[in-house]
Amino acid sequence: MDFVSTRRPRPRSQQEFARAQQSIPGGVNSPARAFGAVGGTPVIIERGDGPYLYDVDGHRYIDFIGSWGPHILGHRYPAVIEAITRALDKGTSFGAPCPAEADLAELVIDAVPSIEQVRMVNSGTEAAMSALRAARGYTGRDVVIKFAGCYHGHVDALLVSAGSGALTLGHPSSPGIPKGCTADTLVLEYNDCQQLEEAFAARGSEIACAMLEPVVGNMGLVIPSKEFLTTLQSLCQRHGALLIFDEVMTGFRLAYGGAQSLFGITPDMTALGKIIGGGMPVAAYGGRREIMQKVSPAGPVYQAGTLSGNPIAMASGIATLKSLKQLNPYPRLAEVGDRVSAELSALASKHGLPHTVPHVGSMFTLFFNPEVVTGYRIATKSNTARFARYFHEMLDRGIYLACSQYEACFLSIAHTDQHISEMLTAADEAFAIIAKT
Ligand code: HOZ
Repeated sequence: MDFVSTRRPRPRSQQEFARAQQSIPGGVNSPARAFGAVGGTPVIIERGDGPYLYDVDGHRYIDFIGSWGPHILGHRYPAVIEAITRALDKGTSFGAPCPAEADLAELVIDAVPSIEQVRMVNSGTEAAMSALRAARGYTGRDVVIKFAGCYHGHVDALLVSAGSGALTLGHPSSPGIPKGCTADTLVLEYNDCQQLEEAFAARGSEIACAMLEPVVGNMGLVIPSKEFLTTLQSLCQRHGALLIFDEVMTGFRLAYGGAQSLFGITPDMTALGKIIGGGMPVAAYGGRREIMQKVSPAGPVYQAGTLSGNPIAMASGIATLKSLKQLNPYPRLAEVGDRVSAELSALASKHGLPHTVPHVGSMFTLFFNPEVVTGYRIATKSNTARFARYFHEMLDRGIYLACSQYEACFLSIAHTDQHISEMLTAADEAFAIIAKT
């Protein structure tokens, strides 16, 4: 499946990747970025600026990943860089409370009304893991419902039929996880209301929580039906289980208040990540006060972290959220998302390529799959070889997309109409080549 780049040879990237493979497993610090599903070697990045990434070979790319979601303002957004620079002047980490932690917490609570209290952590994995523990501690129950193809980081109990890198690389459930850790995990198909009814009928009194991505980004973009979300919420309420939205991708992205405000569904708990840190390692989990009061030291559910609430990361998050609140970029981002989805789809049709291009706001995926992807079963029928070719043809034309069929792409306010037109022109050329192969 190796693709030889004719337009943008990357000898330095290849050298750097070969070097990294000696000291780092697979040469990367997170598997999703290893190009495992598309072949070839990753682009090694030197810097980012606005809508662009620059690689170590001197090539410029229009970036439609934005660090897998955080950079909704583009790279090096001035207000964020200024805030980080100011914070750096005061020191990098205190391991003690600082005012910025409450500043960011208040911004989150203001943005997401279902969150009455919030705890800062460092990664989406930690946020999901800690939310799950709090839900189990609060309810006194063990069973968790997750949905095939949703990805909640590499949490033991949730790394079953997982999306993102796990699905991309063909290991949706990982070795190294004791059977006991997943014995209480029920895996259901996304958007399948009948399975929900059956699971709650069989195990309702044991279910601590159901966790899901309210718009899935990690098996490609999958949109929930309204019926699915409302059925899940009412079953949780009826059986005393908590509804947890993993809004690591969708929080502050689909709306300032996340997918929950877009859909008008109020979860009991929410996991946040990515945009909340504006490109620094911040994530958070929160929810109703009575649930969060179970978290240590207010309550007995233990969770901790030396770098949690780190002052530099808080400064980055605060500047990002304040900028988003002030700019309200969501209507324009949604318009751009509409255009990208409609025009990509028209081009793929023009070249006779079976596809769908689901999108919500500024997230989208081009599936090489004629069926509407409603869940894992259909997602995995996509033509991944065709996606790999598309990915490399686009990369060769300076368009940096997510390197897997099972990821979403992200738009930012730095993308102008011109950038979108360049991307569509590249797609037209790429589709013409793919249609001939
Ligand atoms: N969790 C990210 C994609 N869904 C990938 C993170 C990374 O590789 O940087």
